[in-house]
Parts: sequence; structure tokens; C-alpha cells
Amino acid sequence: MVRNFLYGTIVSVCLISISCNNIEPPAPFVPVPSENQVRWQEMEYYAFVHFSLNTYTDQSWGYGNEDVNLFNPTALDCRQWARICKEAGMKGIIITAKHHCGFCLWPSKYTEYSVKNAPWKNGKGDVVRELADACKEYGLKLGIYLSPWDRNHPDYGKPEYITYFRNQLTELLTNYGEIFEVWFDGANGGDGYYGGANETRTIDRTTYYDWKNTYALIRKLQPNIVIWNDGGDRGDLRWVGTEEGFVGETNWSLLNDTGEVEWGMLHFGLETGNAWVPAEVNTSIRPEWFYHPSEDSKVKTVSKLMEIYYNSIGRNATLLLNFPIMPNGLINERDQKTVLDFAKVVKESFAVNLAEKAKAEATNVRGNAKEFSASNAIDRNKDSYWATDDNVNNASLTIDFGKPVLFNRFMAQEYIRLGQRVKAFTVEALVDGNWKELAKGTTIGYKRILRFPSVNATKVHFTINDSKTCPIISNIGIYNAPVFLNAPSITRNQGGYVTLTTNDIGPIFYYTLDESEPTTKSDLYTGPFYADGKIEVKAIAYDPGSGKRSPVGQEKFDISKKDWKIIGITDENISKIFDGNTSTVWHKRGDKIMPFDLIVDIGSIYNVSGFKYLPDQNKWSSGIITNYQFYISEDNIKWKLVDEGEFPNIKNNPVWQIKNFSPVKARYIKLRALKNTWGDDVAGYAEVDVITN
Ligand code: FUL
Repeated sequence: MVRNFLYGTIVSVCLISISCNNIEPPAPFVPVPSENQVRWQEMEYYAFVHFSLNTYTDQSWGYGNEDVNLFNPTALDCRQWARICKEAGMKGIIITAKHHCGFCLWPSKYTEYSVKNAPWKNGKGDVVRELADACKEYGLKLGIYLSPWDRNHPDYGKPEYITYFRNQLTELLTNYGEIFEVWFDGANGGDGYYGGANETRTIDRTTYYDWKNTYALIRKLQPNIVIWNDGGDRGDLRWVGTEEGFVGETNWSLLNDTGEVEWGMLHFGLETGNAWVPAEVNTSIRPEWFYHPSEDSKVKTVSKLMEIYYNSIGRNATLLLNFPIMPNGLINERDQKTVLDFAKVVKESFAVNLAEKAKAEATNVRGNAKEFSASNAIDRNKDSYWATDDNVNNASLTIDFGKPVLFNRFMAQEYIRLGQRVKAFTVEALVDGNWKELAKGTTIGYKRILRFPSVNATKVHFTINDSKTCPIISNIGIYNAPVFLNAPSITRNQGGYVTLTTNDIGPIFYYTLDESEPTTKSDLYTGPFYADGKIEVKAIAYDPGSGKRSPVGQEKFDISKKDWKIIGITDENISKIFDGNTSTVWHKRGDKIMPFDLIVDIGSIYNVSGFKYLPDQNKWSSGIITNYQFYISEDNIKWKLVDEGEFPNIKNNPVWQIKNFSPVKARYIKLRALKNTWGDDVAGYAEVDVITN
């Protein structure tokens, strides 16, 4: 008996070990990332700094003739930048060594247009060197932004410029230690100073830079680097088609290695792409890239940054967050406070992975082998993974907590060294004995995080519904992140429907329409509701999980706009003026349109006592009206001027312009634009409203 038992045991141990040894890991599913791309992706979060002559001229793009004497920061401290970035959890800093104006932050020996001719440190300064040293001290990586377009250089547009450009690249990639990323902005050609020519120069961006040879030079000088290029010649990384801070929910780390790259490919990647070109989300902590004092009140909020985090790092991209450096050479205190508060929330959100203490089981494990078991997805080891048999492209993993656990985030990571595979997945939870769907996703890639309202559940099902080939999951995370409770934003469309939103997913809203303070006993928001006419909406966001509530958000709306009609203009986009959406704009353009009259029939006679105008929120755009007259009429025949004047400081601070006057009876209003910030013939409107008694 004993002999038989021993014999059987030995045989089965042998069989298991033979079977283990025979189970091959899944084959790579090409394309796969390079080592450089994997290293870069694991950085997840790093900084941009924009600093140049623009910092001193309040511009976003310098023309190329700005005086080098303007560059004289009185307190420049790259260690301050590095300290903030380090404390914020960032892994590197990319600096605008040269922006489009051509001014160089390092003393390039190939141009006079650099710090070497600026008063700062008597021309002995080198910002790139100071940053390289600071990064080293703080354990951060250094990246370089070198604008291909150079509006200062006399040879821009000619073949000689390419030699100049490569000489500069060689300086930057040789003298400052290891560079993790090089950034080539896509803005290319146009008017500029060009050594005094003051003309427009256009280049063929597909051939002019001869990227193939430039890339070869870069890789020779910096073998560990990744190259960012915004879609033209394929670099190692891609732009996501917007600077607003988000990539598509579906995000393949793939493109084709040749051919045009359309916007959709930048934003969502290309499922069938034959080259690994992952996404980097670049956005600024303020509206603009360079510092403008008028934006001191426009630093993104922590809740906005959290939304950006989920829409970048949480969607298989990295996050490149910009700090505009002030003229004194420092990061502004508000930016500092915001980014550190943001870091605190990120840390708190992902501090405890609830899945790590649970048990994991899968419907299929590759060869039933331990080295591919479900528990590898919760073992904290990024190099171990759960994998299925080759022929399986849908499978489910169950996480069992053994008792009810509260959570609101689900994170999954593929083992991308073997390719990006998953096409669709679902997350469900066992709540009070019933399975409930929490969220659905398409791609996963390096990292995917889904948000949903807090739930108390004993088990979680992570089901891969579709995969290009057998899925490989290296990591699962389940978290109970603090729910972000900012005052809800309240908008109303022309049809009279009110919508409440916040930057987080999870809070529910309560609101009132009778000017009373909202509480959890007020009306529960279940979707856009009809509340037309003069009304004040007050609302709070509430997190049922923690029982916490937000400050009150409130918005006053005037008369209904349902029957408003613009007289004399038949442009289908005109309704953008009344759509309640402050980011949509209508422009009137043409030759000699000023003064331009916007005439609105507001439907009935009202006691009109004022009007409101919201300009285009993009301060660089034309059409921001500075001087106006306001007329009213009862019959669209006899008009009366009731107000005229200026919208002061509208250029620097394009907020709602509110004008009041003594009440007058009116059914027609006429806003006459006399001048705009650019002195050209464009009139632009984000929103127009009236104030009635
Ligand atoms: C843009 C540039 O034109 C901006 O000035 C900025 O540098 C941003 C990062 O890229 O396209």
C-alpha cells in the first residue's frame, strides 16, 4: 500500500513537473514595445516646463525677433522645479530648450540667439545644464523639447537649416547626460523673422527634416531615448490629437509604420497597426503653455487633474503635465500647491489594493500551470501574469474577498512586453447575493482604470469578452478612492433642460429650484430635467459611500431661450450662442463687417434691464469684442440705444461681461460689435443672454 502510494506520488510529481516544464509562455503577439518604450511607459507621469522669451512678452509663439535682453530671470531655480516634480510623484522633466521663436536656453555655439547673449548671469548661464543637475540631484530623468520650426534662423526652410538643427540636437544629446525623451513639436513653417527676412516660409513636413537620418543620429547619441513626433514620421510615441488632457477610451498602442495618421488614429490608436506607437497625453496645468499673469486664477483644479489622470494614465497613456515658468524663473505657488494636492489624492486613491488580500481564480489557466495562475495578477510582481491557453480569447477571473468590501475603482494591466491583446472586458460585483455590472471597457494595454459609484461587494468578476489572442494580465487592482466632491456645475440648454455634472464618477446630486439650500432630502438628480424660465438652481454632490457632500453649486437662469431667433443670419451653427455650452463659439467673419449687429428676437416683450456676453474662451482667437453698443426695440423697426461702452480687460480675462441699465420694454435686442481685440473684422460669441426684471 505504502509502496503504491509513494510510487503514485512520485509519478504524479514527475507528471506535474514535466507538464510545468512543458508549458511554454504565450508567444509574443506582434507588434510589441521596445525596451525603451516599456521603460518610458512605466514612468507614467512626468513634467513639461515651458520657459523662453515668450515668458517675458506674454506671447504663446514668439515671432523670432524678440530681444534677447528680455531674458533675465531674477530668481531662476531649477532645483525648485525638480523638488516640486519629485514631490508630485513625477519621474522626469522635459524642457523647451528651444521653442518656435528659436531662442536657446543653452549657450549653443551655432547661434547668437541664446542665453549667452542675455543679461542673465552675464551671458554665462545655461538653463539646460542647471536643470540637468537638478534632475540628477532629485533622481529625475531629463527630456528635451527642440522645436523643428525656428522663426529666428535665417536658413529655416533651406537644407542648411537641417545641419543647424542636427548640430543643436548633437549638443543637447551629448552634453547633458542621459536624455529620456526628445520632443519635436508639429507646428511647422509660417511667417517669422528668419534673420530679418520677415516673410512666410513653408516646408514639406514629410520630407524637409529627413527624419530617418535625424532619428538615426539621435539613437546613436542616446541609445535609451524615446522620440516623440506628432504623427508625421513615426517616432516611438504619439500625440493624442488634443492638448485638453485625454486620450480615447479605446486606446491601442499601435499605428502603421508608414502612411498618413488621421486624428482618430492619434486619439484611439489603430487596432490593426503594425508598429508599437503608444500615446502620451500632454496638457498644461493652466490654459496656456507659457506663463501669463492673467491665468493666475485659471490653474486647473485638483478634481480636473484627477479627471485628467483617469483619462490619461487610466487609459493606457502617460501624462505629461506642463508648468509655465514665471518671468522670475520659478513655478508659481498656486501651480505648486495644486500639483501637490493632486499628488496627495492620487496617493490616497491607490494606497491600498484590496485585491491583494483576496483569492483569485480563473476559468482558464494556461496548461493549468502555477506560473500562469490567476493569483499572479494580484501578487504585486509586474513580471508575473495570469495567462490562458492559446485558443482562449474569453475568460473570467474571480476575486473573492470573503466578506463585503467597499470600492469604486478597478484597474487592470496587460503584460505588454508580449503585445496588447484585450479588446473588450466587463467588471461585475456580487452585491447582496446578486451579480451586478459595474463597468465595461474595451482596450486595457499597460494600464486601464475604470471608475464607478462605490459598491459593497464580496466578489468581483473580471471577464475578458474578447481578445486578439490569449489574454495575459499582469496586474489587477481594486481600490476605494476618495470620491471627489466639488460643487456641481450647472448648465441649461436652449430647450430648457438643466444638466448637473462633476469631474468624478460616483457622486449623486440633490438640487433645489426654490432658492433653499439643497440637502440629501432635496430632489435627487436622475438626469437632465426641464426647468425653463427664470429660475435659480442650487445643487450638491453627495457620496453615499462616505456620506460626504460637496459645497453648494448655484446658477441663476433668466427667461427661456426656447423661442429666441437670430434675425438675418442663416447659419446652422448660430445656435451655439444660446446652447448653454461655454466652450462652443459662433464667429461672424468677412471683409469690413464691423460694426456688426447681432439681432435677436427674444420671443415676447420683456422688461430688459441688462445683457450678458461671454467671449470665445480661447484668448488667442479673433473675435473677442471689446467695444459695443446695445439697442432694444419692441417691433424690430424703431431702435433705441440703451447702453454703450467697453468690456474692460476682456482680452486677459475673458469671463462673462455683465451690463445693467434702467429697465426698458423690448422684444428685440441688438448687440453691436464695434471693435475686437485684434482690430480685425471678426465677431465671436460663446454665449449671449439678457437680464430681465
Ligand atoms: C504646441 C506648441 O505650438 C505649443 O506652443 C506648445 O509648445 C505645445 C506643447 O505644443 O503644439
